[in-house]
Amino acid sequence: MKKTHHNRILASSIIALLLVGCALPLASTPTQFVFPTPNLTMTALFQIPPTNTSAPQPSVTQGVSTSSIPSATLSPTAPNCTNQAQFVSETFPDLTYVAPGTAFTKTWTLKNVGTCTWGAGYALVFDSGDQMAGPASVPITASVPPNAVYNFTVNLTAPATLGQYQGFWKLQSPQGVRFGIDAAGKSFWVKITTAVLAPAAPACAAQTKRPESYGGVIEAYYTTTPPTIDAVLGEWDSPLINDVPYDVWGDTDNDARFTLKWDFDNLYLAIEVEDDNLFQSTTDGSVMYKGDSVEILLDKDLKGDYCSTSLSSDDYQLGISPGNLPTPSSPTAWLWYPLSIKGTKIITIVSAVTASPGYIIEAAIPWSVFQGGPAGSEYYGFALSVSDNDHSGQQQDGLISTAPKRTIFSNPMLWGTLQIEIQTGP
Ligand SMILES: [Ca+2]
Ligand SMILES: [Ca+2]
Ligand SMILES: [Ca+2]
Ligand SMILES: [Ca+2]
Repeated sequence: MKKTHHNRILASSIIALLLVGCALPLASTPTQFVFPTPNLTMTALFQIPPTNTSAPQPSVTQGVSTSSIPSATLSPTAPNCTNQAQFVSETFPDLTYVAPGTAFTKTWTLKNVGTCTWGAGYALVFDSGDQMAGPASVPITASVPPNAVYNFTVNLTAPATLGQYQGFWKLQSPQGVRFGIDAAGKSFWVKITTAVLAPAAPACAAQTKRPESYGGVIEAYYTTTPPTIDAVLGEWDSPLINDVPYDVWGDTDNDARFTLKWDFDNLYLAIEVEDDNLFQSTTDGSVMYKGDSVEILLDKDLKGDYCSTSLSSDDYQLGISPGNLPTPSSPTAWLWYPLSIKGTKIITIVSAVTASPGYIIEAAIPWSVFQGGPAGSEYYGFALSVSDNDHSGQQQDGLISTAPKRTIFSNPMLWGTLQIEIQTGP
């Protein structure tokens, strides 16, 4: 009794809720609910047959005896022969991209593996799925005896909406019996996509500049008044605008700041290195890196071979030595790369020891060292590094660089960026 009472309360509540629910929309005309038309993509997804009929099946079913074919595939009025096809090949294989709204011609090459000859009255017929503006049927226009192959062709149009589409087709006998590519009469299909499938992300795509994290963009402004190369930096900005912040190899206590300027004759460098112990004694430029010295890496075709991990003919490695230290004399320059033009380079260089302590280099590097200069504003690959040797040993103590990834010099992808500015500096 009590239970019945509760049920009544519950039923009343539901009715009340339903009434409230109905009464909530104040608009007087209820909107008719329309079941959405099935999405074409979803239709295709839900109609994928259990096995892949598109996979070529050469000769596997060729030996199927007629006695194994169920007679149910024939109509009562059919002649005493069997109808069966075998997949051979196709155009527009599964998920071929077709631009939306574009007409295309699908062809299945099928082999007659039944005992009936396909001829007048036989047709390719649309069975289910996405018809893609195709006809209901396409008559056979030839006589196809058993073991012969025939190209079944149908003109279709890719739907205008992006997605994947699949239409299932069969063959049909003059008696109206549909048959397909196995004894059970399985259909074959056309499956396309009108959506552009995202390509695999490339490991590297050419850019104008290296990533900011590779040392940022160092600017070289155009100058109409070339500096006097005398190791007196009064005509340069003070302090010099760029830091050399990254310890990339070994152990060094050096700091360095530099500025670059350019005109159509030279790239100008002013650098001030704080270094508590100066050592450079080589007269062989090729090993100047073992003592206190400066290195410039320059990639003149940054975008052209942006993704190349090795040096090419447009990649330069130039060393500038302040000369013998601690009493500066005979500063030199040496080009290690490109190998074809390696060797001593004639550069106007003047160096001086400073009280900081450390040394100064002021240099005018002719663009001819780099086999030509910029025509205007440009981005180059770039790193400036400073070798430090505080002891008269055979190897330098360490290296600081503008490029944090300059752990090896020979991969231009790890260098930073130099922006050649046609404007004069701020
Ligand atoms: Ca000067
Ligand atoms: Ca040092
Ligand atoms: Ca390059
Ligand atoms: Ca040193």
